[in-house]
Amino acid sequence: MKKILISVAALALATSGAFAQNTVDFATVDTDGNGTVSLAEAQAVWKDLTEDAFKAADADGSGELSAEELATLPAPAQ
Ligand SMILES: [Ca+2]
Ligand SMILES: [Ca+2]
Repeated sequence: MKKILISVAALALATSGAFAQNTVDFATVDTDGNGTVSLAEAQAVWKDLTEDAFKAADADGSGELSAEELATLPAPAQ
């Protein structure tokens, strides 16, 4: 059992390093709970997120990020 846990942890580390994709929970970022993430909401998690990077992630140009769009952002700096 312990061996399996170690393997899973190693895999998680390898995956986050290789793809650097965020595992941020959408509901955590969508603080007003309206179903989309505004620039201000995103910047609460991605402190160094620029408006340009936000717009680049906003694939449909709606001005807010859906869960799918949010998932394209890199992992936030700790
Ligand atoms: Ca929101
Ligand atoms: Ca959008």
